[in-house]
Parts: sequence; C-alpha cells; structure tokens
Amino acid sequence: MLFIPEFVTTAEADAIHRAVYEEVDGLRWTQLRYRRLINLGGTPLLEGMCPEPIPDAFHAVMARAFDAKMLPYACNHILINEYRPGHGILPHEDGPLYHPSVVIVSLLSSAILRFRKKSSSSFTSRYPDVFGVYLTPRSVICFHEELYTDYLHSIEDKTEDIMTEDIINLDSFGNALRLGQAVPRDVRLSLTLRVVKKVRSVMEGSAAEEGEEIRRLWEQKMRGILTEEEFRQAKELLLAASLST
Ligand SMILES: O=C(O)CCC(=O)C(=O)O
Repeated sequence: MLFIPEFVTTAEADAIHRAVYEEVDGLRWTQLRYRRLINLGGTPLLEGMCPEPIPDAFHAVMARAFDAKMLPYACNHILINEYRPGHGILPHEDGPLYHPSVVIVSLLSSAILRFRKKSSSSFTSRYPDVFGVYLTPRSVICFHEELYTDYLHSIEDKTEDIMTEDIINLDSFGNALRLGQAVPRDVRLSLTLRVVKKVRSVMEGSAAEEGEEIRRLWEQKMRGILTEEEFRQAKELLLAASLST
C-alpha cells in the first residue's frame, strides 16, 4: 500500500472540481440513496466496457498514477463518488472486472478508509486484520495484491473521524494530528482510478465498418490529403448513407 499526501496539485484539483460541478463534456451524476457518482471511461459490465473519452481535467492525475507504476496499465476508468458528511460506503471489494490495483484520490475533505480482512481469509498478512488509512484532500492511496483480494474496504457513516491507534499512516502528518483528535468531515469527492480488464470495440458490425471508414478519412485529413472541409463533407455523406440503409 502506498499513501502520498500531496499527490494532486491545487490547480489540478480546481480543474477537477470545475469539471465535476460544471458537468463539462456531458458528465452526469447518478444519485444513489446516500451518495452520488459519475462513471468516467464507460460503464464496466461483465460483457465488457464500451470505452468513452475521459475529460482532460483528469489526464494529469491519470498520467501521474501510471508513471508512478500505481496501475499495471494506463487507467481506463474513473469512478467519482461524492459523499455528504455523515455518509460513507459499506465494506466491499472491487471484484473481478478490474485489474487488482486501485488508486483513490481524495478531494475537498478527509475521511478514514477502513480495511478489514475477510473472515474467510486464513493467510498471514503483513497488514493487521483491521486498520484505517486517513485520507486527506489531494492525497492518493494505492493498494493491490492481498489488500485487493483478501480485505474489504469501507468508509463509516460519520460526521467526524477520530484519530485512533489503528490508523497506519498517522506518522505522515507529524504534529498536525494527535491521537484522539476529531476531524470533522465536509463534502468529499473521491476518484477511484482503475483498469477495466475487458474493453469492447467501440462499434460492432456495420457501425464498426463505418467507424473504420471515418478513421481512414481522419488519417487523410491528418496527412493533409483532405482539407478540414473535405473531411467534414465526406464524413457527413458517409453518415447520411448509413442512416438511409
Ligand atoms: O471514496 C473512497 O475513498 C472509496 C471508494 C471506493 O471504495 C470505491 O470506489 O470502490
């Protein structure tokens, strides 16, 4: 497990807040009972995820996580969660749709992420059976291997977090935090960066052929064989032809 307190710059965090709260590039919240979320990159499904572009505001963080080898491949999915004070997320594991590595970026507020070894796991871990990691705004936590497969993680439904001895990263904060201290929660955003294992072709059947034709036209435009206007007209003709069949 790796925890880095100031992983995201304030400028990057501001750009992400703007993207999320001004709903750029068609970002849409899905409201759950006690939190809301946005899927970026597509919706991970058993049959595969149809990839969708991830807005620019997230690219710096994705690239830094990849460069730091936090993920085995480039991130292709981000789950954004927004929690109000008093709400968290029940103990869960992230399951088989993803490569077993998780990167969680925290923004706006802190919270304690709790890990609990699954009762069915009898192996000896280098981590305690139960522990917490205190996540501060702009920090990142990355975990994989046994913490992915043999532990559940959760955030308690609380309006404040109390610093207890089982929080394994308290040393990172020096004198800024002491045992027993209560830290109030505010609205918190988290970005969970992962790699979805199975990605489907964006288009299948005749749509795939059409996509391939558009890609060829685009290449010609890039090479200067077609002007911007010729490219636009050719693309419109192609789409009109496919609509009329
Ligand atoms: O918000 C968090 O820090 C945890 C998110 C989480 O557990 C998840 O996305 O699976």
